[in-house]
Amino acid sequence: MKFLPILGLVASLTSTTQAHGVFSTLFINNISQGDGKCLRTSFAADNISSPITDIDSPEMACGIAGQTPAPDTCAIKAGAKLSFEFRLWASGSLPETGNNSHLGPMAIYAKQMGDASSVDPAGSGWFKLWEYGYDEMSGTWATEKLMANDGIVSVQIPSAIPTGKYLIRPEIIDLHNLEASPAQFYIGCAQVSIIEGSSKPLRVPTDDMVSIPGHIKASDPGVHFNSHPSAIKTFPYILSGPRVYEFHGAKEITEVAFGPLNDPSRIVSAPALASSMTRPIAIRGAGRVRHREL
Ligand SMILES: [Cu+2]
Repeated sequence: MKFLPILGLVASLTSTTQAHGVFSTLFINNISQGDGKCLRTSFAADNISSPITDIDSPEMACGIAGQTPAPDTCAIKAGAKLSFEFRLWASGSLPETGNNSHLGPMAIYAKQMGDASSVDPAGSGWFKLWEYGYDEMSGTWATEKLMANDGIVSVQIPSAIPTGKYLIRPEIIDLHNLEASPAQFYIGCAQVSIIEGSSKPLRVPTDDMVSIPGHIKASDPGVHFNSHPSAIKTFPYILSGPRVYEFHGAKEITEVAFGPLNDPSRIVSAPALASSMTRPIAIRGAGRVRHREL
């Protein structure tokens, strides 16, 4: 009998502290804002690194703590480079940057908001800034590139994005455990206030604007592609959700996403406007080819 409480404790530890991954830290132009700063996360909740598997849950929008506004909203200039650090545990008390068994695509979404204290992250208004699936050339998933880059993924905020406040939402979809679980989503939201952007109102075509939850259906092939190393796969992997919305004058930067922090050659300065209107086709991410919107 003496051992029972101890056994119970061990059982509860293993069930509540199993770590998968969590968005812990926002970087602006390669500078860390501090763990949790401007993020809708909680370093106290012990389930914060757990995946979301209910594709219709409001938690799909900004994660387990996503309905609670962060006290701070980080100011950035349009055109800034934003980087998102994922860790195995939010505290960083384990050295791993994430779960190496996770294999799947990634995306980054944005939603304009009036104010962080009143916005409901769940619902309409989301558009996609970036996506990456599976690179057939190198045989690597987005998550593998993330792990190889110390858990850091980056995006350049378009210089033509309208000035205003936004939620920015990185998304990992882990597909390696489909035998036992639906697709596992790891998401979080940063609150940013974009300055020196376009003074025009945000106008994203309806086709490119989605609701979250709802942006990916449970029946979508993109969440039924078993990425486990032993699974039989038929490529290409087709990404889920809307296509990437590109703002007019967007500058194509392909190396930013999984480039290292503090690489002087990749520090983002004032972005140039696209000089040519003749680029017919661009490959965005992997697994999807489409026309560039100009
Ligand atoms: Cu996991």
